[in-house]
Amino acid sequence: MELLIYFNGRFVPRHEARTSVYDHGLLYGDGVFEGIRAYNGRVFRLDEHLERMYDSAKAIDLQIPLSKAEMKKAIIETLKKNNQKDAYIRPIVTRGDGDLGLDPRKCPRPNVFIITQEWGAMYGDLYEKGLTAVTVGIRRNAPEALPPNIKSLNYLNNILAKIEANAKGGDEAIIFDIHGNISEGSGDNIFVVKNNRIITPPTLNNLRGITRAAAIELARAESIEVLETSIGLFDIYTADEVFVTGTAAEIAPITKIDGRLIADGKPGKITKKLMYAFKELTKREGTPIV
Ligand code: PXG
Repeated sequence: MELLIYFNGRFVPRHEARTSVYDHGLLYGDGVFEGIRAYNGRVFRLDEHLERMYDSAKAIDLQIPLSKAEMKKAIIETLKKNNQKDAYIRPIVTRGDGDLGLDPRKCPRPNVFIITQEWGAMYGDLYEKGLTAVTVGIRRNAPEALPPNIKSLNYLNNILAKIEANAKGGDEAIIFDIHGNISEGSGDNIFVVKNNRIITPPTLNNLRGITRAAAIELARAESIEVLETSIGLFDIYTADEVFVTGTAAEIAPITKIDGRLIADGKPGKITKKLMYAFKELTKREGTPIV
């Protein structure tokens, strides 16, 4: 059976799920989205993801035509229609169909789409071996230009970082902000471990990741100290461990940066502990798909 997509309140087969060329989501990246995971019949931290999506919408002055409760119901319904228990969930709200002018007032009705699809481990055997990361020249959007906490449809900044990482042979990009502080990866938050303490940049120059928050909680529950403070190039090169967190990436070790091995070049013990704890957390928590 063909995948069904939630399309403005209807369920349509994926090949019929098409928006207008006048959709400002397409014309200008004007809209917001989320990336959510379901594990074994439960949606992980659904309320937190919805909270972030509605906050992103608020920040761009976009009125989502569904209440949070209705959106939640629509997501669960889409998973049920497709008979999915383990899935990646992508709700998208665009400014809607307008005309070629960029004024959002030209768009009377936002479009709401929900794509759910089967999804396995994003990095395959790299969870065992560790990822290779490269620092990139492109800077993270300055908060004064486009706050990185808005999860908008305009991902060109991240895509430019990814293109650069691909060209340099890295599995992931490490992006600096305009001041030379580390911000995050192209689609994940970054952490270093030094002397048994975890450090991650504050969320002024990166997305307030749901997995980031979970990793911090899990670390503190294991009595590992977590500090949110700015870090630079030196801190990542000389770290005992480096890992990234994201809904797609989950918790993934980085063992090489710009050709330098991180410590002995193997995933570190705190990273492995958190990877295990995160897996357990996704098994026990979540909104049931019923
Ligand atoms: N930073 C950025 C820029 C992101 O896009 C994260 C951090 C992690 O946030 P969560 O809440 O997921 O822990 C993201 C995650 C991908 C992909 O293909 C990732 C994201 C969005 C779209 C695609 O890896 N967002």
